[in-house]
Amino acid sequence: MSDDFKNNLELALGNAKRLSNKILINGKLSPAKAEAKISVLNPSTGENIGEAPQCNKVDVNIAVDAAEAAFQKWKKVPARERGKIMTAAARKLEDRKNEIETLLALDTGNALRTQAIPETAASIELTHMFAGLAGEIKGENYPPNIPNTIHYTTKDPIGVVCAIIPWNAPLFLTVAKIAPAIVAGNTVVLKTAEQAPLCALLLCEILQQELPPGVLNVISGYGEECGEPLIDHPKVRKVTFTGSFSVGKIIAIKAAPKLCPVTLELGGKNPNIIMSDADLDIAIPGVIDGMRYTRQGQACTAGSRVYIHEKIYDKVLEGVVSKLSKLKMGNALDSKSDIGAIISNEQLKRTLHYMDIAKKTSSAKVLHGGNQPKGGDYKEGFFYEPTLLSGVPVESPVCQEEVFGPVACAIPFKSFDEVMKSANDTPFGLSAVLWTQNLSRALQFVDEIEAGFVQVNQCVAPRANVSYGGIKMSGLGKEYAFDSMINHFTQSKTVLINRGKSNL
Ligand code: TXE
Repeated sequence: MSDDFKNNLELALGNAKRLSNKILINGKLSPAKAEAKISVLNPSTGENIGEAPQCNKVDVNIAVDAAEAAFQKWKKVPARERGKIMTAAARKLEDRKNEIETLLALDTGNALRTQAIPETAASIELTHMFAGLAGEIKGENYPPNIPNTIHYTTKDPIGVVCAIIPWNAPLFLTVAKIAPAIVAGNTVVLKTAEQAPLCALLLCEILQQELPPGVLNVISGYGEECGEPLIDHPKVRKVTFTGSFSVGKIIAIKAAPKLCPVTLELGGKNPNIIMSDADLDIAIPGVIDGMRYTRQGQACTAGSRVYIHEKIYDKVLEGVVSKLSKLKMGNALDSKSDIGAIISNEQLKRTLHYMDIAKKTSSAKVLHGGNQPKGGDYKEGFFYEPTLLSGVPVESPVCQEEVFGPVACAIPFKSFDEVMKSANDTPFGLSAVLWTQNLSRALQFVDEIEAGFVQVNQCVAPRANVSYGGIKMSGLGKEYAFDSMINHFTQSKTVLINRGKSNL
């Protein structure tokens, strides 16, 4: 173990221990009322690194009461002042980024160098972005279309926001929800994911140091026991969620009776299409980046359906396999690792389940990966090799359902029309990528593809100031840009004022 690796591990374990068994209520880290705990594991070793309170309705009520009380004051703080406070909070994150990124790697198994460091930087950038936009929150003035009347709209905070996040990008997704909500004048109760609760708690603990108590509260626990009472709470006026489609649907149904607005970022089964005229120097690495192999494929944008024109099929596969074989998998906190571990045994089993289906398909071939390394440096960690399959029928669940593991399917195609039909033949519509040097084709693709996040000749990860969200069964609403703050975290009031008679 190198000195760096050892130091990173010690730093992360220290914070995990400090934050173990804590929630954040009214500006203070405190134990929960609920006595039950959830064991938190290091995905890279399978070892226990701490515990998270298994909060229930009692803790939910305390957290919402704290947020509601804080809301009554926070909503009156001028918007620019709220922005300045959030900027100060973002600076605190910068000061402690080493602690945040190492705990992120420990908590999620996402490799420090390739994932945890960039995710931390992107989260700080996103916090700064929303903080800087505070003064832009405004309604509209209308021309006097009613005689003698002043007519305008306001953009007001909604109230207590319930934010529920998953484990795959716990920092970026936390900030994507809480920063616009708080800058817009709302207060938040965040429910972390049971698999990776500690790094989000650290991030919020640091942010909260600059915020008035109760503006940001964090609880942990399971969906039914903690998430559902939070959504049901009468004082919760807005729900924002990232996670699976099945839970997104439950959340929408639960929020409906009180007409509580919801923002949903759900899953995808995204096409990455390489035309015969693509520049392969960028398209081949683009398959690997697009599949988010260095995040173990655990990204909603993962381009797991890799459509390759038959004329270049063999050449592309050869290039991708050669690059995949150079990626080093290992402990997330070792800076030498390109790829870390899958979040949990449960998610690993999900990958194994889809691989079983693939391996039972007579036409399927494993072009790279397909094994679960164990023992040695891998200890009892949840590792699976980056895997590329060919010969899996498009209608197979492996090509239709979100694996959320490091498994992509290569699919040959003959024509643009054929590939577009297949690419759109899914209930999901999150992200899509096309590689071509033909501008008309690219524009036709943009017109015809059914996805909310579309890229041509690149496949960058979602980031600050790039509006992101799915269509069809992939979600409701956009995040990460100004429109999310206005459209999802404010409510509009229309005002008509009779000017009265002038005495002059
Ligand atoms: O997600 P869940 P999981 C997809 C991906 C993955 C699958 C399962 O395909 O394999 O979902 O992952 C909370 N009421 N994505 O099980 O269950 C839960 O506690 C309220 C896509 O982790 O959706 C956690 O905090 N809350 C995705 C959060 O919802 C509930 C990211 C997500 O959990 C709840 C992650 C309930 N009834 C997984 N049930 C993406 N779009 O990026 C659960 N939760």
